[in-house]
Amino acid sequence: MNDRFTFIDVPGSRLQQKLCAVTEEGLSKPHKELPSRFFYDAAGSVLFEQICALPEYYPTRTEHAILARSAREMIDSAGKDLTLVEFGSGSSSKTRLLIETLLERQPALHYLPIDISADFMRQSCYTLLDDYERLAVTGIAAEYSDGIHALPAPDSPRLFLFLGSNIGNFDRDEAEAFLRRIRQQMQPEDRVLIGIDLIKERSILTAAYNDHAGVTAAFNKNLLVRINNELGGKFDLDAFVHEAPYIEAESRIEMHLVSHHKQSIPIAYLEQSFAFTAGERIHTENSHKYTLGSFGELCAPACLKTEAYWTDERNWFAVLLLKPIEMSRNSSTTKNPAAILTAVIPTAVSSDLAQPGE
Ligand code: AVJ
Repeated sequence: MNDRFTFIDVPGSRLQQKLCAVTEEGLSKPHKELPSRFFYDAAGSVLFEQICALPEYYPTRTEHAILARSAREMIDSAGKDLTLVEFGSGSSSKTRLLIETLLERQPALHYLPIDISADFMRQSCYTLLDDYERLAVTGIAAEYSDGIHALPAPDSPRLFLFLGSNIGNFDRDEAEAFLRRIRQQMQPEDRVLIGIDLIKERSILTAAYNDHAGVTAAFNKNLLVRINNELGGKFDLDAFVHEAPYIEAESRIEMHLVSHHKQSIPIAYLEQSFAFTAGERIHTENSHKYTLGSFGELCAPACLKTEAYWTDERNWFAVLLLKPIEMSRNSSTTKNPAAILTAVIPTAVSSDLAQPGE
């Protein structure tokens, strides 16, 4: 169709087949849970786009403003003649800012998004190819960790993008393992550009996940909609309540669906029913918040260090450029994670960023 487009479908890495298994497993646990990566079917992806535009949901516009201000500086710090690899699909204007900046600096660009929503990704790839003549795209339909291994051999330095504080969905161990997996694929001249949501006043955090319009609640309940549609579930959406508290001890927002009353939910394809007591919850998502220091502690064991970072004037969000350090067992930063902070070049931006609610 388009000689600038290549599609790689990683076998066994498509989620559809697995909703069945995770639902059965997650709803059978004493503390019921469903994994957040199942939010993103076509409807869920649309709901997430709506969340990004909510007045309360500051991360997207704050990160966008940081990138808009500093994309040139970021790209110049990242290296020359770069290939762009992105975890998550690049339909967003944030990726476009970086693509445009790269195309100002080099004659052509190879962009490789890795995403589990194959159709959504394919669509955004086509749109990007229409918009940028000097762009070639290799779309990789896979979960992130499978996608890393499906990457073609590099022919130029790579910039790995992981924006939107998506890493926040991982627990500490998973985040560290993920960073380690990227690091293992990195050449010395490769870099990671990663967005992280910073710890801030509780009321700002909780408002972002408990919006007035109820879009986040609908996004959360989309898991139940999927189980109803795809597995013949009988969830009554009005019998579950969206809750998203900030758990300070874990530095994270947790999303839950709380059963309004005692009920039993049959799921036809699983040939069983799941009992809920009044107030019983399904834990659906963690969204971790960091300080530059706590995030550095995740990076150090993965042998990545902060080379530069950019933030907004309120320090609500940060974009970090990570470089690989020697993978030696005696590395001083693995012993002393705090040491990485001495290597940070402070480049905080300081003027008028868009404010939430405006
Ligand atoms: C896409 C994982 C960054 O945690 O803020 C938004 C997902 N969940 N509102 C986040 C989400 C509820 C989002 N991430």
